Amino acid sequence: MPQYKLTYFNLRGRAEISRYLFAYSGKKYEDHRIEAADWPKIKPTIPFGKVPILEVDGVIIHQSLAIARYLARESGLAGQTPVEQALADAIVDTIDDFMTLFPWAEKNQDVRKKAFDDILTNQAPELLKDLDTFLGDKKWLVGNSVTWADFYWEVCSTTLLSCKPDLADTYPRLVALRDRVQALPAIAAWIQKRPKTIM
Ligand code: GSH
Repeated sequence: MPQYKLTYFNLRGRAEISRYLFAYSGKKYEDHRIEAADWPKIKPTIPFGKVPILEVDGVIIHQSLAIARYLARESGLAGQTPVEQALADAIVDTIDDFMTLFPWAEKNQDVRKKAFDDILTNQAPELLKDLDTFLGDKKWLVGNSVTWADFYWEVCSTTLLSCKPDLADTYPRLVALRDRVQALPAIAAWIQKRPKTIM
């Protein structure tokens, strides 16, 4: 088995989807969490200067979704057919498009709160409606078994719900999907033992 080292800040953020994939597959990895104070000296040593990165036997992969897609493929969680894989990618990209609307790094708290409130109030409902329609009465978003798209929904909605707890109240099927992901034994165990962080 390759040696894996995942480097990110001490946050769920953009690394958590990969941590879920490691948890589910049972693959061993180093969950390396950088202190914010050390970042300025670490940044220049990292190709493209951003985290997360995943080292696979010393080869550095950057971009959170490239990392997660690789781990999903390795673990049979990318979708069972090429079409399912494309659909899982599309759902992940759709959720990610939404997550990147937020000014995560904004320092001015008033500006930040205003932007978050606006996105959560005015733009989230459309995403939730479309995701709910896509899910319909299926158990999982894509195909007949869990994929990384289900994990990404759970990971991102956990952060969104921490900002607006009633966000998904009118979408019980999306809430139930979160519950199904959280009930997978390996995911439940990871959620229980992971460091408690705000994001
Ligand atoms: N699209 C990239 C991905 O998904 O990996 C975004 C990477 C990114 O912006 N990472 C942030 C970062 O490294 C943390 S979430 N910030 C520190 C910096 O840019 O100096």
